[in-house]
Amino acid sequence: MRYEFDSPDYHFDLPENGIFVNQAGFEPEAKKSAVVLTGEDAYLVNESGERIKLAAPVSMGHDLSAGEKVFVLDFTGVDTPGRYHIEQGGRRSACFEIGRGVMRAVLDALMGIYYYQRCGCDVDERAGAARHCACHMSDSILYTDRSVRLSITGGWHDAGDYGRYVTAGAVAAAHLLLAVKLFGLDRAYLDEIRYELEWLLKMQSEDGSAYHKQTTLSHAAFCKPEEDAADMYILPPSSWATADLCAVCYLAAEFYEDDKEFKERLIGCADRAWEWLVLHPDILRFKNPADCSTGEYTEGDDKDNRLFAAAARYIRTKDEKAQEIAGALIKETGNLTGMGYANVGGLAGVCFMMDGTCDEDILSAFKGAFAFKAAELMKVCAGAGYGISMHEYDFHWGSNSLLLSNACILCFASLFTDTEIDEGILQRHLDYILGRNALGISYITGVGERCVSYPHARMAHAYEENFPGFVAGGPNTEPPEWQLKGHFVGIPPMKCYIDDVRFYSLNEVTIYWNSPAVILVSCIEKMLSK
Ligand code: 9MR
Ligand code: ZN
Repeated sequence: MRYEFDSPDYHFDLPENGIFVNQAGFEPEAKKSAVVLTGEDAYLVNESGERIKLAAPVSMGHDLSAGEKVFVLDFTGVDTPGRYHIEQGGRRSACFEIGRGVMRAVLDALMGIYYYQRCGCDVDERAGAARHCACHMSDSILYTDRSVRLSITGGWHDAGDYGRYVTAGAVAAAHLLLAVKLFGLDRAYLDEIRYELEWLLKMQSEDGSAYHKQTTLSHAAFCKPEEDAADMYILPPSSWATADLCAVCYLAAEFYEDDKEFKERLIGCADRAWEWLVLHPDILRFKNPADCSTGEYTEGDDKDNRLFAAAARYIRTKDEKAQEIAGALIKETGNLTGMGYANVGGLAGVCFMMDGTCDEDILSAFKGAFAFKAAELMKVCAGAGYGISMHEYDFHWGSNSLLLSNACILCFASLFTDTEIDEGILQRHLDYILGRNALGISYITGVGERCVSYPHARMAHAYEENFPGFVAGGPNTEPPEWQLKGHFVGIPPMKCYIDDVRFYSLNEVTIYWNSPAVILVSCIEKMLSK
């Protein structure tokens, strides 16, 4: 959707109604609740205007992140399919659905974006307004030797920008594969995931390492992808990218049994990356060269990445040496439950736990870490008015992805450890993303009556259309944008957000923010269908 870049106005001017609820809605069996700001009587109203008086709102005290006193309205008992809204004190909430298939619709929206994000092929009418011609088709320049041209096309655009980054892409693909394997995400999506894997395979250099990223030197203007004509570069390799590529290729191999040739290519790529990792035990960092300003995707050490690679290799090949290396790396990896591009230790854990054949000490290290982290997160939930796992100091760039990563940890803990995770907790994390938050906004574009409408996404802007299904970054207490300097002083963390295309640290979208949401929604769907 068009937005005037020099306008001082913000688009987030939706009327406050003080009733915050998941605007997509609920499966009939789900735990259902909304957050309200007063203890007044409240009603659930269906489409024919019938009013059901709800049990009195329960005071949850002052929520530190929201900066206000909150009450919870529970309506779990209502399971009659239909469209509803809530009324309290003459104010009415956004509408939402109760019915079978609500989770499936959210999943389809979340998965749909990967097709829109495709680079290097014609994206047809299945993408609706997001259809576009093949983009970024020219050969790329090897940054370290500009006389070399490489023909590397394909993959998903990373985010609101048109770059493609190996660690981000590998992690997103890994999340989606895990959702297929563990939570029953439709196998039909394997074709879409393959589109990214095919590009990842091309990002392996001759010596087995993986180039860190493929981008122009600076971000494109807000143009259509096929109009971005600047030279594309292949930037130098990193051990982060090599290890993540290695891991996702080993992980992916089992999903493509039907296509032996592709499976062999995945394993071949993973083997070569693994050999490179073994021969190069020291970290190979990536840093943006002075003339490149696209996403850097820098990380701390590379122990967690190597651990992920070792875990994926072990479960694929049962290589004892890989298991030994993993055993040593566990002791050096601080975070054994990390789910994101900068911390993939938890993905190593998921590999070992789902396989279950490794040494007991490795298994118990991961199970212990997941159980411990889950207990910690549930404690945070218990202390928060909104019942979610975010501290008031947790709202940084991509805060929605931290919340979703926490939820994924809870999903995996419930699957692989003895920890009892109340489905209500998982549901509340999803509810937050879909509107049960202090701004009453659904952070998924196109989903819900009051949803993000001005994402920082070049494509959406250039097409003057908002594409559904993208998870936006969410509140950030310290946005770096110059227009926002001092803007959020004194504003509660959960409200440090503006739905505005200019603000990349609040409103960008990425392939690896949708993917943990896919894990969460498919996990909830699976739990409820039992
Ligand atoms: O998701 C990344 C976030 O964790 C970082 O704080 C931020 C600043 O380094 O970068 C984010 O990643 C951006 C990437 O660099 C370029 N594509 C868009 C990504 C989302 O904003
Ligand atoms: Zn492209």
